[in-house]
Amino acid sequence: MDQKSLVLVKPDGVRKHLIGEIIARFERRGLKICALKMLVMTKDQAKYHYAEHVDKPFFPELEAFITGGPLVAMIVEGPNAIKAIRTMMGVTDPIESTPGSIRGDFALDKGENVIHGSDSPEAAEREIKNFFKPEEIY
Ligand code: YYY
Ligand code: MG
Repeated sequence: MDQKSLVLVKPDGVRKHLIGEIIARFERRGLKICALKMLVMTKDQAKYHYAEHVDKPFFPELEAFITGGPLVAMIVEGPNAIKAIRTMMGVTDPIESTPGSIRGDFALDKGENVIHGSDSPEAAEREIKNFFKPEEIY
């Protein structure tokens, strides 16, 4: 079944010139980019995006990082896209991520781990609304 996932190339990924590398991996896998933009996230957007983490001790640092520079937001679509993308990303802590995964190849820091991908269809629907109007999705 086709699913949509909200993917972010986080500010560290943009600084490390990984936008093309990450998009290329999704496209080569057969996933489709159906919306795309560069932006700086506001604090309100960050609190909405990371609603499940706002009360955690790491949130202030996470908020400063995620709002601290331009990022690339995209919607990636395809069969089982959510699981496929989470597997391609690696796990939250890049040190535990398999080489060959995006975090396993390009990150070492748990906070600055290059990429976000939705973890469920419900999360994807909620997260997509934070970045894209319906008419921006192709
Ligand atoms: O979905 P994913 O990004 O893999 O991890 P989450 O547990 O949802 O955490 C979101 C984000 O928060 C994570 O990518 C880095 C940061 N973070 C952190 O800095 N320190 C932690 N102990 C947990 C998460
Ligand atoms: Mg998450």
